[in-house]
Amino acid sequence: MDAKILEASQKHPKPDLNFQYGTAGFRMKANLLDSVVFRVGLVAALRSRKLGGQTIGVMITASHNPPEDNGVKLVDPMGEMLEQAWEVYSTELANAKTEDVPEVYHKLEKSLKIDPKTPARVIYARDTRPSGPALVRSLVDALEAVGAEYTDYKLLTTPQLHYLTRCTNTEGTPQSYGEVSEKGYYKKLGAAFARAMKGKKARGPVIVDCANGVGGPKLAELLKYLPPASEGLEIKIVNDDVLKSEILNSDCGADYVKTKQRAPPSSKAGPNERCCSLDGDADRIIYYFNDPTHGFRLLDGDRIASLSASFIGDLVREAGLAEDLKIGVVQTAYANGASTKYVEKTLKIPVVFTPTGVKWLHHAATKFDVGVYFEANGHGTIVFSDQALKAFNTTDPQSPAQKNALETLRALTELINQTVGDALSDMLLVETILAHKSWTPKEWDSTYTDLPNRLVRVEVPDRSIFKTTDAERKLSAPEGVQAQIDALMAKFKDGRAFARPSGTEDALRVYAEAATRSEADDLATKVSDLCK
Ligand code: 16G
Ligand code: ZN
Repeated sequence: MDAKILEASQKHPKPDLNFQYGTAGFRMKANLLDSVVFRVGLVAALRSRKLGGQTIGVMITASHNPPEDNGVKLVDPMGEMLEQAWEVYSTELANAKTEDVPEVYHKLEKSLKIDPKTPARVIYARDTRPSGPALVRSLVDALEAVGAEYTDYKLLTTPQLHYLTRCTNTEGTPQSYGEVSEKGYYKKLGAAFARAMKGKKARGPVIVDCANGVGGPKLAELLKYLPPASEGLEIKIVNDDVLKSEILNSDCGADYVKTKQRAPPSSKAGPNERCCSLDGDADRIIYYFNDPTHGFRLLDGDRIASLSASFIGDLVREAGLAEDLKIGVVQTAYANGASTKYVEKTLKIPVVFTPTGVKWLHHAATKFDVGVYFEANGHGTIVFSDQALKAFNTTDPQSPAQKNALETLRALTELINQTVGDALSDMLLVETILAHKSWTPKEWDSTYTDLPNRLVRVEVPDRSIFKTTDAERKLSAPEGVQAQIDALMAKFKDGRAFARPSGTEDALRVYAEAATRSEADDLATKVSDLCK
């Protein structure tokens, strides 16, 4: 096998760069990724063998980043993010010299007590970037060099690959997560949506901006499995051109809308029309609308979290399960303070905080029976404990209202992609809830008022000197900086600010919120100046 690995590795030489498996896997300019993807293929095979031949997923995508970027990340058997320790092994292999790859591979095999005779199984997919097919060939070279079995799912959204990974590993067991095919995904979502809607009608259409990414064609496919528009929900797709690769995520998509706090310039939506934007690999979603009096209104991940927690909380109460099941919301430091207050004080649901990055939120959410987690940027989902699933499925209803609530809860557990944040599934969830409440986006928006906020990217000579604590809400280093931030915050009404080093870019991020727009801006500027 050594000769084979060496020969293959030499076809994918490593450039003189240092790579790191970060919050979203490896991500950079696509032309630098060839050796990285090859080595990720080797890691996928090792991981699968380590787990007794369970299937590992590999997704090639750079999400909301520009078209010339690409990235690669690994998916664990139940559809979760790769286990932490393996990020380190991936980084180690990615940084081995080209000729040392067989040696590092075997060293890992040995130290992790992996039996090379155990089968290795890998499935993979990519988004619509033009660099995808060549990177897939690098991946396959690795899989063939180490004798792994593999299935190419071609173009998929990231959450579809997570779904398929879990389905593959649970096929034929009582935990089966669904049919092991892309079609199975649409069938599951379509059927669950029809059941969850219960014949309710949405108030007007929803306009979906697909960021000119893979979400466009996949949503078009999903539509074939949804009830006809006349019966429930009309979905209008825009920005779904995947042939012109240069327009991917360009002036559209969830990241654009969230960071610019405005609709895509191409938007033709009228006043009060419900709009949402996906990102380039369809794992993030942001809602918004144009209010005739207040202008552009953003309904971000915090809003989706509070809407879902409120709806599911009510259903759990109606189902008579409020005493038995613990509901919680997981947020990051970026969550608007008003959303936290609303969830804790009005909904009376506990909120816990984790550092930025889906793996942290997801993990914290699994500590609840119903764990709702969303980053403000629109990435999130809801996870249900075994106890919750059992209660929804086995509780004997004593009234029509209780029966109704239990049915809706069961449908929601099927509709929600519990493996990872999924823009298509999240959209159907939001649409279901709005239809049940007979809400327009205006009513949703009026549940609480966001504190004005500002996010700034600050260039610093060395971001590694900044160390955070308390779920990234405070700086523990450099010494004394946090005390200065605290002193600044105290001067502003509802003032809150934090600085954290980015996990994906060479910069520091500073977030500030306060009672008024000018105060939020002022606080953000002052904290930024202090960190420079
Ligand atoms: C990654 C994370 C995303 C997070 C972002 C923060 C995943 C799958 N993605 O894209 O959740 O919001 O990083 O980026 O975990 P930053 O560290 O540059 O602010
Ligand atoms: Zn994404």
